[in-house]
Amino acid sequence: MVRVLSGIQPSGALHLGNYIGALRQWVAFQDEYDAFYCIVDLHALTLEGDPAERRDRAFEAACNLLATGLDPTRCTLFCQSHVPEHTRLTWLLECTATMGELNRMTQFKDKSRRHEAVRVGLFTYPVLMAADILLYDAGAVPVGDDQRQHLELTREVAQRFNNRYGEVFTIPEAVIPTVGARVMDLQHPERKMSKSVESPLGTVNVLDPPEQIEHKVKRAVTDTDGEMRYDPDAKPGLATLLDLMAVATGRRPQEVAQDYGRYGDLKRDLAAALVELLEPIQKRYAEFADDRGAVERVLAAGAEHAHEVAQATYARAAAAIGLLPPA
Ligand code: ATP
Ligand code: LTN
Repeated sequence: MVRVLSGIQPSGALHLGNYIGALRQWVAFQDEYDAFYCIVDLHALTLEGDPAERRDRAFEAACNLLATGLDPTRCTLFCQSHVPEHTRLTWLLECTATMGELNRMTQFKDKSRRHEAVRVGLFTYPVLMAADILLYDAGAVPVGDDQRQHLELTREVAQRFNNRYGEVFTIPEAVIPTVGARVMDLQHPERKMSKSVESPLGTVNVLDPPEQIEHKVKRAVTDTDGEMRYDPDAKPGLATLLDLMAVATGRRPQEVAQDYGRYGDLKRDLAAALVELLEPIQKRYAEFADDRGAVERVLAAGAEHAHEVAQATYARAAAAIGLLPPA
């Protein structure tokens, strides 16, 4: 069975972009693949945060993932920091990746522009991500479109390592959905919906109550020509709404556009469709959040299983690169 691995940062509330771009695929892949899903709390350290809040966020992320349909009997769900091989392999890979390669990463350029005193970890972030993936011999990595470049880097680093030191790593493929791979901010349709950018009205969170979802969709930025057609370049705001409606109803955005004349009608139906889509997740979230012990046991069992796999890969990589094995 092919392995999949993917990760999500516990850096803020889960939003529709995460759900549509990534998590729906994670849920679907549980049956087709040997699936490993990781709450990447070490990646979240690359930006400033309050320690107590970080702990809460990681727990909430686990509740969220279980609520969206991850089933610990069909996948391995764990916290990155609970498996020490992630940072150990990162070092080996950092000593093979180059400054030039990391300098080209658009997410780094983007995030470093938005923050003062940029941390070294933000720069080396993609190498930690490569370690996440390579440790598990993942053949497939379900992610949103924004992670395409990081996946390409992972492949290059793995290929180079294999060529230089022998066949250690499986070369992974990105699996990116055809609709909804890049859900845009409802207020700033030129940028992706994001956890780490403050945009209270532009980001629909999976746990938003119905009134808030309705409010945010109603206030979504469109355009003034009032012409209903799917054109992401010329009409990015409208395209986002059509994309979301397409995902919620299992159709193509162009078809959705044909069903509507007025933006207001589309917004009304979209809000209702999103409320319906998210309601069952919200119900289950509350149940998991109330049973902290059960969620912690899921993470502990997940880390134990992940650790077994990761240990073996790390030992292979360390031996290949020429570290003296411990006696
Ligand atoms: P940040 O903005 O802080 O980088 P994020 O919101 O991008 O966080 P991540 O934890 O980095 O969230 O990403 C989890 C998954 O969600 C990744 O596979 C990513 O590609 C996907 N994803 C994130 N934002 C979007 C989006 N707007 N549209 C589609 N997929 C997305
Ligand atoms: N960088 C990703 C999160 C991430 C990830 C991974 C995704 C960390 N490690 C491994 C897939 C596989 C992001 O920002 N969305």
